[in-house]
Amino acid sequence: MLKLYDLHRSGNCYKIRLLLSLIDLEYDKVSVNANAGENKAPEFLKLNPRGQLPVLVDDGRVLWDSTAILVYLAGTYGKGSWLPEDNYELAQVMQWLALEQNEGRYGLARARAIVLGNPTPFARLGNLEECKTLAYVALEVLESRLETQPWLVGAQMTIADVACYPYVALAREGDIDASQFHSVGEWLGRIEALSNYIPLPKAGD
Ligand SMILES: N[C@@H](CCC(=O)N[C@@H](CS)C(=O)NCC(=O)O)C(=O)O
Repeated sequence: MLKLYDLHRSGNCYKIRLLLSLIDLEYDKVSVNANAGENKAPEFLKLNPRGQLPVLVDDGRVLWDSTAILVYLAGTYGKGSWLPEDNYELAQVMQWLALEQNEGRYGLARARAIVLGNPTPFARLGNLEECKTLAYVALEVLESRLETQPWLVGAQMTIADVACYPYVALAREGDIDASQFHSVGEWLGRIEALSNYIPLPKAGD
């Protein structure tokens, strides 16, 4: 059985919960209390020396970082969907994963962590105005892509969409107004209409 070490409020953990639901995979969830520092305890650091969530364990095989976990789950359990086989499309997925882990993480996600007052070094290191600048870059780049196609890569949803979705959908919690990005709004709606969609964490979770 797959085991997910999870932090409920985390968009990075939500990405994994969303893909697990979309693929319809059962898993055990272990909630880690980051407020109490459980993610920095020696036992947890053996799983992830970065002391971060999410972590996935599949039959003794440990993986940390949401991007790596998405690639693993899609490739292992995705039945040919979610991660394209064509090299150009695969590289495009990597391109959007990179946007998500740069402008997304240090823009959208960090703005949210600062505004919500998350008690982590990640939130404390940030400057809200810089985060907002990066966040709007991410939104503009996504908008320019989604103006011309329904999904970020190819003709169907991939882990690029799964990865980029949470912190865009949660942008308002970082005091970022995404309403001017109409194609992004329609893309959020397409994801939220999927039958195995699961709700985002709520502020205060
Ligand atoms: N690049 C990593 C980032 C992971 C990350 O920042 N996790 C946060 C939750 S969203 C965390 O564990 N924060 C607690 C801490 O750093 O103490 C990923 O995508 O998994």
